[in-house]
Amino acid sequence: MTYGEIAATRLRDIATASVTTEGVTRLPWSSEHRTALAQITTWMEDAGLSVSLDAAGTLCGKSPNPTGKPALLIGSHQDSVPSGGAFDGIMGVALGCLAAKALRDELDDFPFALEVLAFADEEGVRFPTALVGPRALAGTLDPMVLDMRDRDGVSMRDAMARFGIDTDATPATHRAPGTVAGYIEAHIEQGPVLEKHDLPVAAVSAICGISRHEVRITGETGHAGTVPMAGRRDALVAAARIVAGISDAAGRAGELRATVGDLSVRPGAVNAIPAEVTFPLEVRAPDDAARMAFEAETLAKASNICAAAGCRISASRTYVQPAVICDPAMTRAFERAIGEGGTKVLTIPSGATHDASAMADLCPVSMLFIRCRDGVSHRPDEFASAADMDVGISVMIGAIRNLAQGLPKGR
Ligand code: HGY
Ligand code: MN
Ligand code: MN
Repeated sequence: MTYGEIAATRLRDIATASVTTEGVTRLPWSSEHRTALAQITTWMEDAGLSVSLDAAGTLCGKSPNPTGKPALLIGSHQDSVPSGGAFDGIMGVALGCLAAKALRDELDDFPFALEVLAFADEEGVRFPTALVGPRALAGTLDPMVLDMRDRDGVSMRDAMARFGIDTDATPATHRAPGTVAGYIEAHIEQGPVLEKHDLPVAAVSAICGISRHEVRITGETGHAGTVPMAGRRDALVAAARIVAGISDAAGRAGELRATVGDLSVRPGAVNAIPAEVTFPLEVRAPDDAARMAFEAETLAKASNICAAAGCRISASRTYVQPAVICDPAMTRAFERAIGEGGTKVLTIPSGATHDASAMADLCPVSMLFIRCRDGVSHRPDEFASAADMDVGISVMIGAIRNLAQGLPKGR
């Protein structure tokens, strides 16, 4: 079997660690997460790595390192969105293990050891935060996130403790910068660009920045039949005007993306005027200044719409992640490996965010995209072929060899 075929088999097997059969649903600190870690452990052991779970829930597979060399980290996330795909995140772990396996007998001559990482929670679906694992490694984790609660009122701290994590030790999970040589992440592209260029892989130039706000609009409820239309303070009408305006403005803002992915209405009755609407606003852009200007403009317009509708508005920022430029020298190592493998070299920005976004606070980072069928992701029909994953693993092996010959010194 080719490495790509082994990856495809492993990803098909681990996709059953899910609470849904229609797509993959594997949230952090769940029994599905535990099932997945058992399978990833076998992948890591098959690559000759020694396996441990750190105090942020990251499964770490370390190559033998008797001389204490810095480690080149290779990783991605084990979790999924609800009814998501079988490749987002976990593919990077599978490909990392196979690249480490292929390089096993060369590591003594490398200036770094290898370490494969399976992060617990990149999607931020269960709790209103994300990237706990890489932020813990980078020393940028705000401990207050451990007190955030899921929809059942379970705190992340309790969920992690029940999973067997000593959360008192979580803040101390960070790595000293000198112990880490860099971070690489292979990931399904989640977009249509590689298909459009008919290429199996591409290097990544930058990862977009992201901010999220919780917006609450308050009007006044009343009987849907007896309250005249004139003078109503309908929170949902105001929200609808705001959401439509956000989409129109983002459509004129180039690479920027703005999305309202959820909406809750109270009292939520067919014959009652909506009194309160809450929704999350997410804004992404490769340029942080453009993202922040768009946020400010959007919230100013929303205030005007609410004033005209007799409603009040409150907005609080719940999440922010700056844009990240991938390390040029490491990206060149990938580009060289892509060319050496006979594939046309393409380097593109990432509209999705990744664990690498947070790892950039610890060390130089770089990414490799693998072609995504029809460009769809966060859906059950997300797919990457064994042949493309095989090219991806070969490129990772080539890039790591290139880095071994001239890894950029630190930042
Ligand atoms: O939201 C993202 O871009 C990532 O899939 N978590
Ligand atoms: Mn995702
Ligand atoms: Mn992902």
